[in-house]
Amino acid sequence: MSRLLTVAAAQLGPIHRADDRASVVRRMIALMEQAKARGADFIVYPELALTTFFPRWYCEDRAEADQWFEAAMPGPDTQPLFNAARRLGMAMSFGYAELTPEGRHFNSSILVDRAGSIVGKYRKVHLPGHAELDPTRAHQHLEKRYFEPGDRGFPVWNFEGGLVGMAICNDRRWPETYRVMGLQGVEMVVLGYNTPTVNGHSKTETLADRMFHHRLSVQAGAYQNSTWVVAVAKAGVEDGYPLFGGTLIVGPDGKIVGELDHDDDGVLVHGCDLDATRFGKETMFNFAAHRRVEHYELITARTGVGEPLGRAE
Ligand code: CDT
Repeated sequence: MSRLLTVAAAQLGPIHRADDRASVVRRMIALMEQAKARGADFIVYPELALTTFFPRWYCEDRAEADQWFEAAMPGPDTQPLFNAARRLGMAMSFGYAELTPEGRHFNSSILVDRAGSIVGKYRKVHLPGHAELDPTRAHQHLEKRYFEPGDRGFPVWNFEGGLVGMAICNDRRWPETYRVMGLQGVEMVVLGYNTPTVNGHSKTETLADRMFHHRLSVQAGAYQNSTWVVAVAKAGVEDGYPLFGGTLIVGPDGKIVGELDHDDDGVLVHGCDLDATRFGKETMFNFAAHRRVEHYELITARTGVGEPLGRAE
């Protein structure tokens, strides 16, 4: 008998700076109801799902950005989402800006079970962008100003009958993200993203190029670790700044099984057989049989590029 986890990738269209949390939560609940009607057990929302993608806005006084952070989860604005999940018997994952009791700031996501309990939290490791105002860019991307790098690694949880891990946006471009979870036997990686349609550094990179790199990264991570990957966009034009859509679900063979073709609120539902991950894990990517860790030392010893190791024979 297969282990089926029916997942809904719940893409959100634009959230403007003036939109309040309560209105976003209402949109998220509407998507959850659609997902339930289509048979989903688990709904996945994007990175920083509750607010506009605020790292595009420069606050000279960093504390001003705290308006976009959640000091409690659930809090007064998000409690209705948790209530809806419990009422519908739906597990969920979503991203938000986390302000800890100690005053630390993280770009986080959580796993919430069908009873509404938070069973896992991930904090984004690979923070892109910069910390200071950069007038040379087409738009600001100040994640390094507003967040600390995650301090919890890439854990995998027993969740909904499978092994589930989380990543956030830029993490999807790094093979280490998936491999650390692959080494825990991950069967489904869920991740949300806010990706600008335009590369702030390049005038020549097209939207098609950017979509290619998005799909390439997610498909490679799925295939090389024989896992499902559910990648969910916040999309559309937020206060004049476009984010691409491309919400998709990829199977453990690296093939896309479904993809949204618009930039609005919408759900993509797929029944994921978690046992379909076994084939790759037991053959091509049987890590225990084939990995050669004695040759991988540089991966954790070096961050940037260093001297080549080749020697004359
Ligand atoms: N949110 C996020 O991580 N976005 C990045 C774009 C960064 S461009 C400085 C991404 O990898 O999609």
